[in-house]
Amino acid sequence: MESYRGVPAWAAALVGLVTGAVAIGVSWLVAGVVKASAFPVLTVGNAVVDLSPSWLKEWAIGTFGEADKAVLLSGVSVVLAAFAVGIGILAFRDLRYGHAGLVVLGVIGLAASLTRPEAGLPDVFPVLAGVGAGMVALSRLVRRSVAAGSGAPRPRPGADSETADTPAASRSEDEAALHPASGQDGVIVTAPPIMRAGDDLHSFDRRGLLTGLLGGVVAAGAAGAVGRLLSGGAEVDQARVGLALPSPATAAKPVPAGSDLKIRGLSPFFTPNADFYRVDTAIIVPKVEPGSWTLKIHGMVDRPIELTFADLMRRPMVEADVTLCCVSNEVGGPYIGNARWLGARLADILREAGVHKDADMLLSTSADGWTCGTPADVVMDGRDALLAIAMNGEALPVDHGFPARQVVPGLYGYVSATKWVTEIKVTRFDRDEAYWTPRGWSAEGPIKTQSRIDLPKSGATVPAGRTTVAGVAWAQHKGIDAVEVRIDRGPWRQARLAEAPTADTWRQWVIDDWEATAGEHTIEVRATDATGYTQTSEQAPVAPDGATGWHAIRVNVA
Ligand SMILES: Nc1nc2c(c(=O)[nH]1)N[C@H]1C(S)=C(S)[C@@H](COP(=O)(O)O)O[C@H]1N2
Ligand SMILES: [Mo]
Repeated sequence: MESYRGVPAWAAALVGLVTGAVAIGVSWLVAGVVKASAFPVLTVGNAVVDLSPSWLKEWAIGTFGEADKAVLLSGVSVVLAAFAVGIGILAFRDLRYGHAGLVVLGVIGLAASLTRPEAGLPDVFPVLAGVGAGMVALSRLVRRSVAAGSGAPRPRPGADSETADTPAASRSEDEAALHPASGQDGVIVTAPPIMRAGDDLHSFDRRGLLTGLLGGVVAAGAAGAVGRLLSGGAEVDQARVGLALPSPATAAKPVPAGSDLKIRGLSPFFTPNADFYRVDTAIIVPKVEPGSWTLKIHGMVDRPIELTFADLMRRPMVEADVTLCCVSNEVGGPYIGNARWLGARLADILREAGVHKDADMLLSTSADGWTCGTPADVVMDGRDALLAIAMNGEALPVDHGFPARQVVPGLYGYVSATKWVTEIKVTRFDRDEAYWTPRGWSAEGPIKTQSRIDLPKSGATVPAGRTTVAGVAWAQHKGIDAVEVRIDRGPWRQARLAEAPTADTWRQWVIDDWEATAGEHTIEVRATDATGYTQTSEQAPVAPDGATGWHAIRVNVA
């Protein structure tokens, strides 16, 4: 095999990158055709998530918040791009090295795909096709970048990159494009390769390369786009938009007029779906078609059940306002939201299955293999634990679990709120473990009483004089009885509490008579729940079972 050391590094790098793009584009296309359970690259991203230690995941959620997935995917992409550049550079030393690099990528892709819980034979094809397409693209691009006659070209007197585009030169490149092999046996002798006078880029055909790269990019983009279309995401979106919501058999408790103080900058009582926080391990959200969705209930039950989506929609629907909160929410953090949910009562379904007396855990699984362990007694105790199909008056957004998810008031999301739920195994905590448990989070996760200052914003500069301090407090399924605020460690003063329809939602609170004086001030808040418990000042990190401490902010009064 010849090596083409005259090809500049940037060209070799581009060849590698476009080769990578073709490989990925074709693998997406094939993934769409064979209905693979996931796309390569994303599966690699998933594998990175699953293999990374929990401190890294926490750090990622803490640092990047909801952009954690984008950051992870960018990271995987950067590593992949670097790898692809390497493949390009190797390929110009010896094409076989480049091909070997592609095989290594393929092995990583296969390993990541086949170790997924829902993996099957179809997941092999996208990777194989991607590697094959990458090899073809790489060979062609390498050949194209080397012009007619790989021996030392005769410099054209006075030729430079501007004058190179002569009719003769273009003809030769067009011919080279049509018959790439002819470039190597020196058939076209009338047109030497393009080069700048004095350059020693022997036998480098810049134009042949650039047209080849362009072709590769177009092919990769087209293949990827078709693959996405074929993957069925569009059908799920359509099914979701077309879903007619049943009317509730049990309506939500009326929301008292005073539940939303409507203060600018304060979290509204209901969090709009578009603003609702999102936390999950899914890199690409599962697109589950309601027509093929089922929920299996099995394990320690008398009569295993399998519900279709139509079965679920026929059940009496309960409407409930519930505030969902993530265990990863730092004191003062954003991972909390309140919504009106509509769904079937989980306890009723479980009773039909006949839960054994010695079972204490509901191990639910999502379409993408995430698992969650919920205490059975909590779900059965009469609270509005739902198999929800709607959120704030519309079908569940795909990001929030379409077509069905669990919602259990009083428990952090990681132990209760399975999105895209497809299976509930009735079992015991001493027999089974959910996704986060071996990763350093506690098996049970009741929500801790907490409060947050929304207004003023931490670090803000506010004018002196009468200033509004406002926020939210929550102790789901217990209820909030009091919120107190203090300035500069002075005496605690009672905040005015907004109303709340039930104990399952947060409550807004406000202090509207703080006479702010010039200078820097610290504002702190603490809540007392309906059991009489006042939030501890002791700071605990989010792991293993939720942060504690008082939310404190500093503001500048000017
Ligand atoms: N399938 C699935 N469901 C999941 C998760 C997940 O990673 N996968 N994360 C849980 C966690 S940790 C939380 S806090 C809630 C968040 O729900 P949201 O994204 O609708 O706000 O979903 C829960 N349900
Ligand atoms: Mo969470």
